[in-house]
Order: sequence, then C-alpha cells, then structure tokens
Amino acid sequence: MKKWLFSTNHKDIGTLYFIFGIWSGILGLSLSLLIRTELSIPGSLIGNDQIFNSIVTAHAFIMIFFMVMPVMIGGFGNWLVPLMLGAPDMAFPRMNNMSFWFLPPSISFLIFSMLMDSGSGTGWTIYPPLSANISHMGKSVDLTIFSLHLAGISSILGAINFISTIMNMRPNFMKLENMPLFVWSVKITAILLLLSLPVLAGAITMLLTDRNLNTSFFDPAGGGDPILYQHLFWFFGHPEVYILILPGFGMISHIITSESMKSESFGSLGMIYAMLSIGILGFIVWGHHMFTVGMDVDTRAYFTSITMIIAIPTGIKIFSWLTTLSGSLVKFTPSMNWTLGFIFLFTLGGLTGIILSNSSIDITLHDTYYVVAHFHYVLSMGAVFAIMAGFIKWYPLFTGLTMNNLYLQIQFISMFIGVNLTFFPQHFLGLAGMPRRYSDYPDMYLSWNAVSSLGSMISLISVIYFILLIWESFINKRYSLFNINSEISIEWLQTTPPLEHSYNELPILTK
Ligand code: HAS
Ligand code: CU
Repeated sequence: MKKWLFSTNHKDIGTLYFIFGIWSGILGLSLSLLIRTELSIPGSLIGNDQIFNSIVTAHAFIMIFFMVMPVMIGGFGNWLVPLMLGAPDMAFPRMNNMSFWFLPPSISFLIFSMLMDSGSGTGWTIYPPLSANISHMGKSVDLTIFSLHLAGISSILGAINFISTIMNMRPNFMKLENMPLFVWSVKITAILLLLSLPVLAGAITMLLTDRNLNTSFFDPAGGGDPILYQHLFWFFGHPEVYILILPGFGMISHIITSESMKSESFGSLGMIYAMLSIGILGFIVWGHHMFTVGMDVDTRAYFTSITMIIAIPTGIKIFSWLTTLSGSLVKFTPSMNWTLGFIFLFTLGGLTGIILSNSSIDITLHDTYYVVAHFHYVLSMGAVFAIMAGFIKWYPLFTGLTMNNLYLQIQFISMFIGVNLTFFPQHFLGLAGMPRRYSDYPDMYLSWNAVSSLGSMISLISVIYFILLIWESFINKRYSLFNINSEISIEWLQTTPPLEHSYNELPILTK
C-alpha cells in the first residue's frame, strides 16, 4: 500500500483532495454532457424521465460535494492554510487524513444510488413527498442519504480541524486582522459548515426514518409537514452556496494582490468584515428558495429585503478587487485571465440573484432555467473560475512544475466561450418559461437549447485540453525555479514521502 495514501502531512492530503476532486469533476462533467445531449433537440434520447432526473441529481451532488468542496477546502485549504499561517501542519493531522477517506465511500454510495433500483430522481434538494416511499420506493434515496451523511461527517471533521488550526496555530505576532484573506475565508467557511451541516444531517435523518421507520415528520397523513423539510434543507442550503464561493473569494484576493504587484489588498479589513457579513446574513435568507410555498406577504417582504442586503458586502468585495487592480499594469497572465473572468461573470450571476430575490418576480421564475442560469454563473463561472485561477497560480508550488502559458491562454479562451454559450441562453429559456428538471420541451425552445448544448461540447473539449496540459507539464518536466519550497517532484509522486526532504535541500533543483 502506498504510504502517502495514509499520510498525515497537510500537503499530501491536499494533493489527495485535488486528485479526488479532479476525478469527481470529470464524472460530474460527463453527467452534465448527458443532460445537454438529451436537451440538445426536442424529443427523447435517454427515453426515461426518471433516469434523466437521476442524472441531474447525481450531477449536482457530485459537483457540489465531490468537486468544488474537496478542491477548494480540502485541496487549497490544506495546502495553503498551514503555509500561510507558518504552522507546521494542521492541528489534527490524523483526523485530516480521516476527513479525506470518508469521501471515497461517500461518492461510492452516491454512484450506487444512481445504479440501483430506479435511481434518485429527486433533485439535490431531496424534497418529500417526491423523495418519500410513495414516489421513490427501493434503496436509491436511502443510499443518497447515507452518502450525504458520510460527506457531512467528512466536512464537519474538516471544519473542526481548520477552525482549531487557524485559532491556535498562528504565530504570536499575527493578529486576526493581519491574517491572510484566504485563511480568513477558510475560517468563515468552516464556521458556516459547522453550523449548517448538522441541520442538513437532521433533515435527511428524519427523511430516512420517515422512509424506513414509519415516522411522519414530513407526512401530513401522520401530522407532519413537507414544508418543514424545505425550511430545514434551505437553512443548510443557502449557507452552503456561500461555502462554495467564500474560499474562491479568498483566492481571488491573493491573486489580484500579487498580480497587481501590491503588498496588500485594498481595504483588507473591509474584506474581512464583508466576508463575515456574507456569512452571517447567509443564515437568515433561506426563505428566498421557498417563495412559492404559500408564504404570507410579510415573510416574503422580509426574505426579499434581507436577501438584497447581501449585495452590499458582495459589492464591497467586487469594488475592493477592482480598486486593488487600479493603477497597476494589468498583465493578462493565465491566472489573471481566470481572475478577471471571475469578477465579471460572478457579478453577472450575482445580479440575476438580486432579480430572483424579488418574491413576486420569483413566483414566475422559480423552477425555470433562469434559476439554472443564475447558479451556473455564480458556480460554473464563479467557483470554477476561482479554482482554475488558484490552481494555475499555485501549480508550481503544488507540483514543482510549470504549465505552458500559450496553451493555457488558448484553453482559457475556449472555456470562456464554452461556458458563456452554455449558460447565457438559459436566461432567455427561463424568461420564456422553460422549467428545470424536465427531459423534453416544446419546439419553441429549440434554438437556445441547441446553442447551450453546443457550448457544453466546447467546454468539454476545453477541459480535456486542460487535463492534457497538466499531463504535458509532467512529461516535459519543466521544473519550476521559482518555488524553492515546493517539495514535490515526479520522483516523489512515485516513491519518496515528502517529509524526508528538508526545506533546504531543494529537491527539484538538484535533479
Ligand atoms: Fe443564488 C438560487 C439569490 C448568490 C447559488 N442560488 C440559487 C441556487 C443556487 C445558488 C445553487 O433570491 C439554486 C438552488 C436550487 O437548486 O434551487 N443568490 C441570490 C442572491 C445572491 C446569490 C441575492 N447563489 C449565490 C451564490 C451562489 C448561489 C454566491 C453559489 C456560489 N439564488 C438567489 C435566489 C434563488 C437562488 C432568490 C432562488 C431562486 C428560485 O426561485 O429557486 C447574492 O449573494 C449575490 C450578490 C452579488 C451581487 C453582484 C456584485 C455586487 C455589486 C454591488 C452592486 C449591486 C447591486 C444590485 C446594488 C449582487 C456589483 C443591483 C441590482 C440590479 C438588478 C442591477
Ligand atoms: Cu439562497
């Protein structure tokens, strides 16, 4: 057995998370292409709506829990937080390894749930009564629930580890307001995880007992209420969307500051308060996902207003990034391309969020492709662009190698075109009333769906190209001269555990 699989070293574990996240990302991407192929023209390709819905469900779960979260928090968090703090490792190194190893069984359960019985065609929200026995008999939904339990345990352990590390392993001279913004972003993310995941765990456990032990928490026939599930789910679900983006915010701050050759981000204290406000407000806006359940008008007014307030701290972040950039000579390096793309497209996605937060507008837009367009702008072009920016920026640190800049430029342009072609037309489809989670549509929606599916093919080619670029950097062995701290070499990946190198040995230079 390879020793590094059970390593307690934060960099090894970070690398494990990256490998896992890339693997899941490819799986999630494959599922998305099945979705886009089914929807490329009217009529049926897969020939079964339940299978289509299972694919949509698995796509969402895999991208959220097994791609974005492991890469951002597990990969970047593990690699960078101890280094930025000057700490020797995470506070609980063995628990860190355990956090990782909860994920492979968890994703296995999810994949089995897709393959067994008739699959979980519930959507990632698993709303009862659709997810109850009456509509989903068999074991699929139970397996999905177990999968979430395991992923949840993994994240809670990780969150405890990050909070402990950041609070206890800082050097004495590093005051909280001087702590790097990425470390702040991970700390706030970890607190969000710690407070929101147990609520999800409670909700899905109640669903599990409703399904298997004859309870009726969500079943009106026994005095329960399906709306209760929605409240519990979204009390987790909304903080979750900020969990997916906050570490990205942190990375973007570092990249902008370093690429514009400044010593500090504009208004770093303001950035900290902005992230804190986003984190706190994120817990009290969940009702904007439930405007159509029949809320009274005062509650709708409350959720609309409080949701809109989040635009203020988010605007503070956007404008602070732009101010940091201002006055510097902007060089279009690959990680800068992704960063500028992030700022532009995340803002676009944020603005459609503000439109959706109007309860009366949301009554017509809820469950349409407008919502799908909104969240893919903030996720596929927000979270994923931040991941790409960070991955390229710190690639020499992670691997000791450099990627080819020209190829990366081509890859950025093709991906930028691909994702925009995929998701921009979905605004029009949504405004025209096309509902989400259906495998077929009337002919009037054909043109924009065809464009969207074409875009997804371009993104696919671009992602394959990116994987080839990683491979290319490995076979051409372009060792990085700039990152003397990087301990990983190809030889290390094959044999030597990293702790045997010391910082002074410069293993990558002496090869
Ligand atoms: Fe969202 C649904 C509202 C941010 C992810 N969101 C989703 C779903 C996901 C998701 C995954 O209120 C679907 C869940 C599902 O499966 O059903 N979202 C917002 C708002 C923000 C927001 C107000 N979302 C995110 C982020 C995500 C994410 C970040 C993940 C990374 N979202 C909604 C609503 C729904 C929703 C409704 C439910 C829809 C439905 O019917 O189901 C904000 O955090 C965005 C703030 C950012 C900006 C841009 C930068 C700010 C500037 C300052 C000036 C702007 C001003 C606004 C003053 C606003 C530049 C002016 C307004 C104009 C229109 C011009
Ligand atoms: Cu929300």
